[in-house]
Amino acid sequence: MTTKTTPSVCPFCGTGCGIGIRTDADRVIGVEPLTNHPVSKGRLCSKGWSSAFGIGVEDRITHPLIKENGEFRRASWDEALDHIHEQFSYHRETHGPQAVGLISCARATNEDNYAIQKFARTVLTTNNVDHCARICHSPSVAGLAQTLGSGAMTNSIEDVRKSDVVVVFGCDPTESHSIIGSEIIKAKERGALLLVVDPRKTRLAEMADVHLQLRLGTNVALLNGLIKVIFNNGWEDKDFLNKRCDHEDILRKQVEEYPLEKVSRITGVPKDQLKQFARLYSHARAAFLAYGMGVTQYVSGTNNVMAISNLALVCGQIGKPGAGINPLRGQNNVQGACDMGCLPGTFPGYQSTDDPVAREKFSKIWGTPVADHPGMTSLGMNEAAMAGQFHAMMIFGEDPVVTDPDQNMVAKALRRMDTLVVVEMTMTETAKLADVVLPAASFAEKDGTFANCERRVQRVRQAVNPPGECLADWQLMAKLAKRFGMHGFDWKNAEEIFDEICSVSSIHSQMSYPRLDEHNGLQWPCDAKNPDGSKILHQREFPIGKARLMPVHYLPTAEIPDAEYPFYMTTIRLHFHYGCGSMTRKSPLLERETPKGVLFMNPRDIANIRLFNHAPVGIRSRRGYLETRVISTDQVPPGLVSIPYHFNDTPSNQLTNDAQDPVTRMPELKACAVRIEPLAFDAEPRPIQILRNANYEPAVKGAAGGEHE
Ligand SMILES: Nc1nc2c(c(=O)[nH]1)N[C@H]1C(S)=C(S)[C@@H](COP(=O)(O)OP(=O)(O)OC[C@H]3O[C@@H](n4cnc5c(=O)[nH]c(N)nc54)[C@H](O)[C@@H]3O)O[C@H]1N2
Ligand SMILES: Nc1nc2c(c(=O)[nH]1)N[C@H]1C(S)=C(S)[C@@H](COP(=O)(O)OP(=O)(O)OC[C@H]3O[C@@H](n4cnc5c(=O)[nH]c(N)nc54)[C@H](O)[C@@H]3O)O[C@H]1N2
Ligand code: SF4
Ligand SMILES: [Mo]
Repeated sequence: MTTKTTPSVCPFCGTGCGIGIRTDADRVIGVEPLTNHPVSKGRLCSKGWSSAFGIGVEDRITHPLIKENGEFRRASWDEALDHIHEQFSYHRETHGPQAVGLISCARATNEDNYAIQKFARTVLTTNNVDHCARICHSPSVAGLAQTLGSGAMTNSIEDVRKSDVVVVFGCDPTESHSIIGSEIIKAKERGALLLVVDPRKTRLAEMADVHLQLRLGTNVALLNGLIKVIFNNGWEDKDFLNKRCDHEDILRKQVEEYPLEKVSRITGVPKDQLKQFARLYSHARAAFLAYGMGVTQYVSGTNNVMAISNLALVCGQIGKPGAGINPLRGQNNVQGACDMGCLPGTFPGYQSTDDPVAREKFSKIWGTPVADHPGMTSLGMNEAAMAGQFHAMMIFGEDPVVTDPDQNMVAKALRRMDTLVVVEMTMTETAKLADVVLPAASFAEKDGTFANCERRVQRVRQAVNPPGECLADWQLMAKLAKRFGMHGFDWKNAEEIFDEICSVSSIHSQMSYPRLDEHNGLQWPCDAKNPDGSKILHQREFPIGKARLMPVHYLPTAEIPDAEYPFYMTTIRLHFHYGCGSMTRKSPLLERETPKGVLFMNPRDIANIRLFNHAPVGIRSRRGYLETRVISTDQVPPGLVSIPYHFNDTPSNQLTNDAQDPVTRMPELKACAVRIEPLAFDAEPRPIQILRNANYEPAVKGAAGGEHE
């Protein structure tokens, strides 16, 4: 045997655990945890342990495919790239650079993402470049940039160990960031207080000292109420407010509109629990606040984030060991894709595309004029396609047909485009709609870097050769740029791209591959002032000088249950599956745990509408219909059902609402109204692929409502 182990990083969540990829000759045979890794310290969750399955070569796309008469046929790289070059040139010339765009990949490396946005801005001269952060933490990037001047986690994961109060606000770390989840459980065992704010009784909520089980979408009311209690009792950090924050009076005045009585009525949380939470949080020596999708995925997403920021600032719980505001970034490299500028409004290192000085800087460095129009977001490009104003899109490793809201609408918009290119490892639902599919190399088949949620840039190393004709995303961008006659993509290897990144982005300026090796990854900002990186942000000052307190008002969710659609539905993650499921569902171990989509429902609702545990049901919203089985659980209160979003045969995004946050255009993935339609007791729920052909008619008609509180 010629086995070896190549150190790398887990390709799933933003925790960024260290893995060793075990290979035999040119084949991945498994992974093992890295014992001396600064984050994971020898641990992995079940997804990490299963990552070799996720990139298994058996059902990979291994050569370019072109669709002809509705069927894919094999094509050579030259033929596929010539075709893309011709199509994108035609649409760009005919309709202008606003009519073409790219979606980058938060699962791919920084080097890939840098190349993708550089291609958009220099070759296509468009700022139409976006990625899944749009529907994830874009409200954190926008909200915290306004209040603190930076949208990333303020602390390091190890800070959980330094806090005496841990707040878990609208996130479910034992399922979604499992190694961080286990750190939180350890902190609790060592005596830290655990405060959870979640409409569902999550695993951490079960063990919490205080669980505020608020009604869906009422975060702003709750947070304003807590801040009012803190001011009324004089529990605020006066010194911190004086020295480091602006606009205290405006906030004080505004939270007056949120007396406990009213807040309790809106949120459904008893008054004494609100008071208790306010007292414990404000009196903490160091409170580590983590938050997630229960905060951002709302039409009020940016306001939710600013309200969280207000609470932490009022209590001075930021800028010191163990205390801070920590958006748990989701994808393995979503932090990096944002850092690289795969957002319509920012160049690498968060320099604004609206700023003429930044535009000139990048035009000079890249040796060609960059795009000068504001770009569109991912959903914006879809809407423009529906209006006949957007014609060609290239999607790198995202599966919007499963993961974007309102599936039927997304599929319609993608079909409406004249040219759709998807760069993927497997034939996803989105890839099936493409005109051209290009084969992507996995993380184990290329070099590069990922940035985890604590801003730690870490190296990913090639352990095996890519199967068939797969290429790293940056390599195919380089080949395509050449066809457009563009220079500046002639990198010999990933390291050359990384060096270019460090030369244009000041937060990366002191990084290099050897330095990343030496330090086990470096956390940005890593610049002349902080050559060894930054574990904690904002210790002495904020990038904007003083932090800004931003008064925000409570707004209800866009859709509210009514007589026709009487249940609130929220979408969640399961520990054993990831995203669209295209990687985790290849693992027999993970599939054995959860092989199918399910709907979680309170036993009281199940009894009320005469269902039983595992009963087959239809679920209908104003946008779509699907079938699955119910699971009886008190994790959800009466009136609320929850559904995971990982299953392409039971896609929760058939039902979700694409009503959007006006600031970031984040859709309201966490709340919509549905009705439950019981099926015949012995009916088998039909997958969406079959339902679609049957025009969404339920097996047995009939609607059932239920009590909701
Ligand atoms: N196993 C697994 N892990 C993953 C992923 C995966 O697909 N599978 N995806 C990764 C990605 S991309 C991301 S972004 C992260 C996301 O990680 P999380 O943020 O943990 O994701 P969710 O489970 O979607 O939602 C979090 C919680 O928000 C709660 N919630 C809903 N509405 C409200 C509300 O109004 N207020 C409050 N306070 N809470 C509310 C829900 O009940 C849920 O418990 O996970 C990452 N990790
Ligand atoms: N209802 C509902 N919908 C949601 C959410 C929710 O909570 N509820 N959460 C949203 C969130 S937070 C997110 S982040 C999105 C995630 O949505 P997506 O980004 O669409 O989901 P992933 O499953 O991560 O899809 C990534 C794809 O990238 C491919 N891939 C992996 N590595 C590479 C690579 O190196 N190169 C290329 N080209 N491809 C690669 C994989 O094969 C996979 O198919 O889903 C969103 N959708
Ligand atoms: S916690 Fe996240 S990074 Fe760590 S092993 Fe699990 S999926 Fe991978
Ligand atoms: Mo995400």
